[in-house]
Amino acid sequence: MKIYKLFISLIMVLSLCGCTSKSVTTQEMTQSDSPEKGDLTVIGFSQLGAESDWRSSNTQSMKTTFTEENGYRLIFEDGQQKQANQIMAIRKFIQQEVDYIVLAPVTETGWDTVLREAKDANIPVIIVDRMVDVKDDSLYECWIGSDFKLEGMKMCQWLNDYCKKKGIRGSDLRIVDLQGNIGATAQIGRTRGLSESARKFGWKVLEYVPADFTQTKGREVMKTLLRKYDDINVVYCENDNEALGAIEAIEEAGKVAGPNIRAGEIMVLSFDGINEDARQYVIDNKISCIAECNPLHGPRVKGIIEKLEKGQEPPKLSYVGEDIYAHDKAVESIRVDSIEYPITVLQTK
Ligand code: GZL
Repeated sequence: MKIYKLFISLIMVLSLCGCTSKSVTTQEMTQSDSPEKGDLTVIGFSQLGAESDWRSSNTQSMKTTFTEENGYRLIFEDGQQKQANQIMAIRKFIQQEVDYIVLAPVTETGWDTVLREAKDANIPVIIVDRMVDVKDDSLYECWIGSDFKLEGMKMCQWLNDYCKKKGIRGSDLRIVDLQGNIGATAQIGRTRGLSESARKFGWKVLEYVPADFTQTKGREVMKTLLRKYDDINVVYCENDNEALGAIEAIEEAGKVAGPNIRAGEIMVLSFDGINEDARQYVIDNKISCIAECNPLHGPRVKGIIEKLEKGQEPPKLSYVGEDIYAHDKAVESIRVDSIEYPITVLQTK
């Protein structure tokens, strides 16, 4: 039985004691703890899908962390990009009386009702990666993930500083944004990072187009954009899988993915840094810059659960630190909101 649930049950029992003389045995307080669970802490994990390398790494991190050897039983449900599936999974976890629910939400809105059901069942909920937009933030214990807008601001600061070093005028940039799933926190933040930077640096963004964080959609969207515009010189891909697709489309159109905008190349920018091909493309200078988005949340979630088990209060929001990878040494570091971020240069050894 988990300390957290025992603690809550004790509070509930004590609050009832005022109206009944019935004494509550320890056995009754732990009645909700089904014997078959044994000593394992049971985690119900609702993952949003398997759309990208980032997502696969995130899933793997959770599965290799929450093992029986580590004292956990993980019940994994893949939402296949549908919020309805994730809501169903959470309701299943409630029926199964899991000890904790971990949710990687496909989109920010639409969670209030089901998270209220989890709270009413005294099952603590931890949100990972993307955020939920709920009226009452007591519906989840805490969230851990990335600062997606900062990722976008860092990427755009790098682009601004790179152009300055190379004598490229910001007003000459013609940018297209291959967005992630619309409504996902990662998409909202990265798109906002670009739109605010474009205003600040005087860039022209030709179009913002959803590309679903997938390689197939990235290629399809980039093909359409290349037919529509003949002056694209920067493509801002909101994850690596889209960047791989965009590069396929660029090369199929007989153009070159590279940093030399003045020579007619199309500069490719990306996020995540998990996909091996994407990192190799930085080394090969096909992708000019990747803003890291770290997927390894398993150990971080375990740390949160260990705190909750001890009756401690982890921070409500925890942001993970992330790197920036670039091919060119021209920009050694960038400053965003007066904080300095070093650039990690990826080149052939
Ligand atoms: C970011 C995550 C995004 C990744 C994509 O934390 O939500 O979703 O950047 C993934 O690769 O599909």
